[in-house]
Amino acid sequence: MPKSSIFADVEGFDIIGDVHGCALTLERLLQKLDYKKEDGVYYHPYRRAVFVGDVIDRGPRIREALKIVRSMVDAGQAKCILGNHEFNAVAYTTLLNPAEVDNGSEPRYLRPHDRRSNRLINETLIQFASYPEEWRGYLEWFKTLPIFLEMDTFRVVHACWDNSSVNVLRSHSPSGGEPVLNDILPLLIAGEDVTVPRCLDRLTRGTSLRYPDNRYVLSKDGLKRYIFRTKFWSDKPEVYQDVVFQPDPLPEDLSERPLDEQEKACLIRYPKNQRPVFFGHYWLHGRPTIQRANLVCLDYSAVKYGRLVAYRYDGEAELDNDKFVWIYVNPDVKEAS
Ligand SMILES: [Mn+2]
Repeated sequence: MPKSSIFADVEGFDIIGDVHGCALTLERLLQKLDYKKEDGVYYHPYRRAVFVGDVIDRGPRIREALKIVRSMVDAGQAKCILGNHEFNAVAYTTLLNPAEVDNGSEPRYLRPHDRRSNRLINETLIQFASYPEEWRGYLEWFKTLPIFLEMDTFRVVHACWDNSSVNVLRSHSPSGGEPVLNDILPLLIAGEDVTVPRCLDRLTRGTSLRYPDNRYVLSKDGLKRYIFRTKFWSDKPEVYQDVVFQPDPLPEDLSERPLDEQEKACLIRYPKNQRPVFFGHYWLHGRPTIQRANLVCLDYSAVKYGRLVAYRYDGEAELDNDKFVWIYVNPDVKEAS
């Protein structure tokens, strides 16, 4: 594999899906991948780990998961990119105007504290309740995470690789390299630019389409979902079923509904001849399988008693179904809750 500019003398990368506080499972996965713990840090003599983001929220051992990942990043043994949950945590805790709070006004945050946002971050806030300094430290660390990673032979993003969004965000990096959240946070707080927030949203949460006629689907937790998640690699899609990419199926009567031109224009088509993209985010189930020769989702719902999944990447241009390594989350060891 060509030498990477970020990791010299590395023979391969183990790219790991959404951890969501499943620290015990993460340790088991690292051990299965032959990483050894030394001075509290997991390392491999000639491989490095890459985390696709969403280390926090939902699971039972969020502090421990963060500690494992951050210690590896700090020691140069891993990279971790920004997930939508880490961005949510920063936005949830970032005041739009600290001065007005000093004057006694209600605090306003970059992410309003509505029911949905409260629910996303709830478990993390509970587990850090007695460790406010530590939590502040992680929030500052989240701001230093790259929004995507572009290596010589592969790319990593949390939810969706879209070249035009990548280029917009890259233009905000002082070095012209991978932008980190800090590079665009002032723009997000100022709230005047609409392009940068849209690009960030696309990369960390992917694309979606609205159900027709203002319809919605009730999720298991009682939220009304007006949109469904879509692939970013649709190839000549004709009907809704061709583009949907989420655990919940479309309503029966919509799966064969033709896409209109406006809907088609909202879709992204990652080219088949570009380098492989690794991503997380989509709560997949079942046996890990590549989406296409240059696309693989690594989120197999570990925190919902699914699998925590890694792909052992050795520089190949065509991905291979035999290169997945995973750990089942065992309900009996109470990893997920
Ligand atoms: Mn996730």
